[in-house]
Amino acid sequence: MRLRTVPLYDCAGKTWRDTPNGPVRTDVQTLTPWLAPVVWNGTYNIGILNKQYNKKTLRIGLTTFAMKKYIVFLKPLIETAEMFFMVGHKVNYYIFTDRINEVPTFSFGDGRQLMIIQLPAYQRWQDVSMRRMETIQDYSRQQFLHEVDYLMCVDVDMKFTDDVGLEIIGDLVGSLHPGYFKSSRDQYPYERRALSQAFIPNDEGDYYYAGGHFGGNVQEVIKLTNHCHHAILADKANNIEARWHDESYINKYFLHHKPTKVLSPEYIWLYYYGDPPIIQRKRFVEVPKSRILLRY
Ligand code: 5GW
Ligand code: MN
Repeated sequence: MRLRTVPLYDCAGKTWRDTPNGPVRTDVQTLTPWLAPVVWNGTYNIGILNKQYNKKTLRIGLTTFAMKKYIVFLKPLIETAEMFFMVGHKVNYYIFTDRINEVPTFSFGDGRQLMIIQLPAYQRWQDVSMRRMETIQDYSRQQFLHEVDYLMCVDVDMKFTDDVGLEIIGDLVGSLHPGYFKSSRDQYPYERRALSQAFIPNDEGDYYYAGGHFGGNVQEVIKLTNHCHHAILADKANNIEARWHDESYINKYFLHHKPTKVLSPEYIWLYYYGDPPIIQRKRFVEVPKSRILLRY
């Protein structure tokens, strides 16, 4: 009897139903050199993933910060998350804000809820961004560790426009920054000052990861955020702040602690970079904001 061979490289663009062994993407890198999957549309079967996990026991947390004027971004984020994020699964939204009275009311699917955590307002916007590391590691230890299995930590100035499901679950998850997934190493905007804790030399670095979407199991998120928090403090003591704030420290962390799963820029798209067909599904996209209005 002849073995049936599956023309793996002919099936890009088709669905899993057409090809039992699945379509593969040949136009993008789907595996890192350390054999972690890079999640692109067409590389996974959500039906298989949903069957594999036990929906009743899996709990997913989504953290975001809506400080000061950024509270206006909360409504579109949560409303679209109810439409697209982990639909059918248990989700806890953890909202850090200094404006608890301005948190809108939402209606949630079964097993989904929102928890508000009040924070003091920091003066400098760089601190608002960087303090996220300290806050996430703190509340992860105290609370999230006991309430959810996985945490995804996202910017608030975003909305979901397509499905985001179990394909993003992994022990340590980073996302490719939409501006640099086609760039070479020398173009990555890493921190290049050797004095900084976030320093990456020219001949090192795998990818440029986005600061606005990372996660993993809660223990790994604690390790990442704790590490970044202490690196930020060490730099502060030397009067240094890395080039892209928390994003620079995340990039340094991922250099030495490789993500077990890497999300393609489908999972943090910025239309500033256009609408290229290689990004087949823009799932989680930045909401345009007026820098002038918000920052100054
Ligand atoms: C305000 C002015 C400048 C920079 C950041 C802020 C700010 C950020 C804020 O006032 N309130 C706030 O909650 N943030 C949080 O930090 C949001 O979760 C926001 O998504 C995240 C990162 O700041 P972004 O989104 O302005 O940064 P980029 O690099 O995505 O533009
Ligand atoms: Mn943002």
